[in-house]
Amino acid sequence: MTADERADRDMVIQSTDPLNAEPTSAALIASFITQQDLFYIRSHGPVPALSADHTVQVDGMVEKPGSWTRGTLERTFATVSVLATLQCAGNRRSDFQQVKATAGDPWGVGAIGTAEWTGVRLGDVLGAAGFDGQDAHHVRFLSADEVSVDGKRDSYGVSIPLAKALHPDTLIAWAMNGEPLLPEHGFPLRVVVPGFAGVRSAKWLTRIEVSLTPAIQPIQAKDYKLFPSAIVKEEADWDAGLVINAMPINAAICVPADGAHLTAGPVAMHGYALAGDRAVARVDVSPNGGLDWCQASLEQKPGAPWAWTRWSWAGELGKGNHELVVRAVDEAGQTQPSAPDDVWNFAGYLATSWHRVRIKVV
Ligand SMILES: Nc1nc2c(c(=O)[nH]1)N[C@H]1C(S)=C(S)[C@@H](COP(=O)(O)O)O[C@H]1N2
Ligand SMILES: [Mo]
Repeated sequence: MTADERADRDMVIQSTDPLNAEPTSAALIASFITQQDLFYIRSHGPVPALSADHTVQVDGMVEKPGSWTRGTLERTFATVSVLATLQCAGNRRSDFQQVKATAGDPWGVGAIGTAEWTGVRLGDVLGAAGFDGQDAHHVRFLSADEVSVDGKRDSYGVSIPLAKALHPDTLIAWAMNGEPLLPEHGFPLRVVVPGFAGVRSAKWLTRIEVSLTPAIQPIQAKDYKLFPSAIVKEEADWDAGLVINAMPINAAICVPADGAHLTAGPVAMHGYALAGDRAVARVDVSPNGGLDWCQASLEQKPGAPWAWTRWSWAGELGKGNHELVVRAVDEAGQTQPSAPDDVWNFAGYLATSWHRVRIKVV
């Protein structure tokens, strides 16, 4: 689908080459499951044209290296489906950019989506390769696309810790919501790492390598690392950055949109919240910039710990300007920072401060 067609379909294009796009916040929150052609697209380079029988090599610290296609995976291993939200570490970056410029696309609240992913367990495939769990610490993924980081071209390569790779919900997937992956979402095979930043869910998978050490490509070694606010990019010691894997608690208002003009009377708010591998326990909504708080009602799918929570709240607002705010609380009582300044970082990752929208009731 072309960028123009996406824009016609409620998508906001961040860039066309590479294609980066997010659904409008109203379209995003209209359903619990995000349809594939509305799902945000985050690619670092051109979409590779792969055939349905593209092979994935499994090697490294395994006894029996081998290669698999979607067809041989499907015939050999149990097919499983996992409902999981995928979120870019740069989601909500535009909030940071109101504090101070950062690198990266100015994502709104839409670099996130929820799908039912179908494929096989990565752990089953590693087991068939004779992986005995000894010594190795990381599983590396190599993809078919070439990407450029700070002007240098290299293959897309990332890795995850071994324990996460062996988690039964970590998949090599070929379908989203029962449909084959579209080219832009990783056709024919991609990794899905529930609860981790989207960057670890390698699309256009080509090689899986069990290793002592993380992937060496710049996407793993430099990008997607978190630094304190005082650090500037030019002075960053890349090895000292925190590797962004598990995603922190976050929440966003999707409806009404920032800057909306509403008519006086009942006002409905809708949005999402998520807390990595913890459950969202409560969502607080403030109709007046954080002075007073009300509890939103929550929609959660039973048995789907990796899926987001949708929340909604309805109230009355008088004429004038209002600042609506949301924050989530997880089952450990943890919540979000109040202001973006608290967590600003030069690359603009993990924008988790209370989400605020300014509206006018006329
Ligand atoms: N091969 C490859 N895999 C990739 C990427 C990429 O550019 N190339 N982008 C990553 C990032 S940063 C995110 S957030 C997710 C986005 O997946 P989607 O485009 O299907 O939503 O894919 C990840 N996997
Ligand atoms: Mo991302």
